[in-house]
Amino acid sequence: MTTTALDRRLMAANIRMSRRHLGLTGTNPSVGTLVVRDDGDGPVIVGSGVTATGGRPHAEPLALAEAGDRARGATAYVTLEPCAHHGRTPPCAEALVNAGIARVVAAATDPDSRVSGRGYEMLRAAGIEVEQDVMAEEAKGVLSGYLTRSAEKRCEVTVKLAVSADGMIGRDAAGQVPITGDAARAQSHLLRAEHDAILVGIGTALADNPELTCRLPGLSARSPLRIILDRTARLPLGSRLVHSVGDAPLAIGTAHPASERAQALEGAGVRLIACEEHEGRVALPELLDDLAAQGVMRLLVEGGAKVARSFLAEGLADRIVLFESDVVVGANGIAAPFTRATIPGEYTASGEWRFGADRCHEFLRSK
Ligand code: AOF
Ligand code: ZN
Repeated sequence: MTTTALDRRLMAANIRMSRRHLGLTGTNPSVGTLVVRDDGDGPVIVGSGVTATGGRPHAEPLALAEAGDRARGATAYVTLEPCAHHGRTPPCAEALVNAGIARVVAAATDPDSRVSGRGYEMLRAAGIEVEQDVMAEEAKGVLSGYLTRSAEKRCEVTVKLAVSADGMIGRDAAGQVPITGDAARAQSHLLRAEHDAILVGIGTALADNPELTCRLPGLSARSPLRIILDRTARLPLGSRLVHSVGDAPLAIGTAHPASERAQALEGAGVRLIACEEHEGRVALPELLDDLAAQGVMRLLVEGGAKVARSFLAEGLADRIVLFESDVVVGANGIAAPFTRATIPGEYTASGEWRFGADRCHEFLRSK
């Protein structure tokens, strides 16, 4: 049997559902599973699951537990190949077999060397019909952080920028200048919630005194790790960032972790990430590798202009989220490192925008 339009609709729903725990699953990807059966009256979803917060249980046992006996003879839709290894939980492929699942429709193959095709083999060996690579590209939209960390041993980077109508991101020495409004604010807090870590430069931290927490109603417990690029450990102990260290973890990437100031910050609960230095700045590629080794899959870069420019110039940005507003900043504006017109990239022969290899951007127009 091949896949049907219904398979694709159910997989699309499953992929959307799997977004729910982005940023919450620790070092594990956020995976979705639907268990669907048709007893003649049309398809019914009898079980659903998303990788639990913290990363375990995996999605499959949660969906199977909900389905109970109704899993027997049913089809399971999974956004990632079911695991084949005895980790902290038994293999999900085995759980699907034991539950009597008849057919598995899977999107992306798991690059984890303990799985990588073995999950499918276990299912097929037990007589389960397996359809793989179904909407794999769409599933990668949710799994891309995990896949980047697996393939390149670095975290995936989203650069977020709000640009005024005259191409500015703020005004010199004016602190936070409102460029976008409530809709964009909500959207960017949601963006924070879906990332494992957020990063800004010390310049932004000093100029704006931001908190960088996720303050959406109901989602405030989802504040990711806040990282400040702070080569010489200048972050003030009295900043909002340090004051809110009880609400969300805070780290500085510094080349001087043994300095008195860095030690004082550590005493206040700030994590120190020892960084290499490159031309008077924190070396970014090494930092991204280091963060990936610590389990960070998705990093959101929120500013300022110099930091965003560095990530782009070094080819370290995977995705750009650009908020475009109608506000005019006018005199003393700080020019955006890029605008829609100047985003580096190229149109391919098919007319598709390519931002480096396999990279993408999103434009959000917002007041
Ligand atoms: C699945 N379903 O929902 C997820 C999977 O440390 P462990 O034992 O939890 O294993 C982590 C690995 O499990 C991770 O690297 C990835 O290969 C897989 N994640 N697999 O079957 C899931 N989240
Ligand atoms: Zn599993």
